[in-house]
Amino acid sequence: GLPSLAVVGATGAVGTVMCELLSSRKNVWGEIRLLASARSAGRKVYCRGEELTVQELSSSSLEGVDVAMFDVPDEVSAEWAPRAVALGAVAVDNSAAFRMDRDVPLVVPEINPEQVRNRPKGIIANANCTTLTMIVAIGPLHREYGLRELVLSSYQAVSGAGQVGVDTLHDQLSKIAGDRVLGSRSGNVRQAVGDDLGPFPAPMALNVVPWAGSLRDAGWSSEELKLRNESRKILGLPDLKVSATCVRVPVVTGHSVAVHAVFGAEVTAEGAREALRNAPSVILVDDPAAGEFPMPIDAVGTDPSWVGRIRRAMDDPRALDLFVTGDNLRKGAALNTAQIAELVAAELTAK
Ligand code: 11C
Repeated sequence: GLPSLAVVGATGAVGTVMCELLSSRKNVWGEIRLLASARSAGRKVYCRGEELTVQELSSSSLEGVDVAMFDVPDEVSAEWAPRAVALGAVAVDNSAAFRMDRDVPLVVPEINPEQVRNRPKGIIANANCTTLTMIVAIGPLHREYGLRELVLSSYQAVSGAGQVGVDTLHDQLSKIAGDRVLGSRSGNVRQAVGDDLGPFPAPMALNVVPWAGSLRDAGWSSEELKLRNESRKILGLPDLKVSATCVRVPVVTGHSVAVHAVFGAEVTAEGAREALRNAPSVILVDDPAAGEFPMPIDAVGTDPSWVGRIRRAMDDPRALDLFVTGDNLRKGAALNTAQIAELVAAELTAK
């Protein structure tokens, strides 16, 4: 029969999108089980045309599962992905717990699908949403020109911090709605928003916050290090130079990245456009004269990364500047996880 699937973290921001996706993708699964913490157990969720009851994550609820997807915090994955493997499943993990483990492949099906089979721990990792949004556009340019360096600035949506991030922004927006003075004097947005900042270090409404993740050595954020380390691993370029500044913006869904990419060979904007026009999971939206560029309000709810503003750097014929936007909960999370799981399903079905 068809392989069975468990979605662990089915009621979270990513899990919710996963259930929507499973309703629209080619059906390669037998039984689908939705698992979550005790708090969400018993909830009814619509998935693949059926109403399913969410079960509590436990060894017994993982019994008999062939593929287990994890859309849960790092510490939950760290504990439960190996347990799922011990119970006979292949784990596809969307947390950061295993991404940099040498024995765990970090797979983007458009770039390194062959890595799926290279999984001595039975775990396959899914990359960070910011990395994924950008990397599907960078992969084809790397193949064309040979990538040497990335200088990145991100514009990350609040849903990257989960449903609590979305609720925080909406609460703040409703507190300030209609106040036409806000933002014109120092401190008044802070006052209006109050103390409840949710998962963010500063108000998100009417603001941009140059911070995502946790503090690491020398002032870098964990999110900035993920962009560097994960890009290197996915592209197989351990010495790739990467400098990133990760910024949170008051967008609900859709991460964007401004990219300065330096290559080994001379580039042209039209050559880059041609490479991206033919690339999987990429939409080229590059007509500024017509007001067409990639933006989260258009990319949200869609599968591909939207790429535009492609220019050759004025001072370096080997460098390109471009802007990429993608749905951080889709390609950035649920969709890429689903694609990896489908590669495993094909492998298990062929056995
Ligand atoms: C954010 N990218 O936007 C983060 C969320 O490593 O999977 C995802 C964290 C991760 O806050």
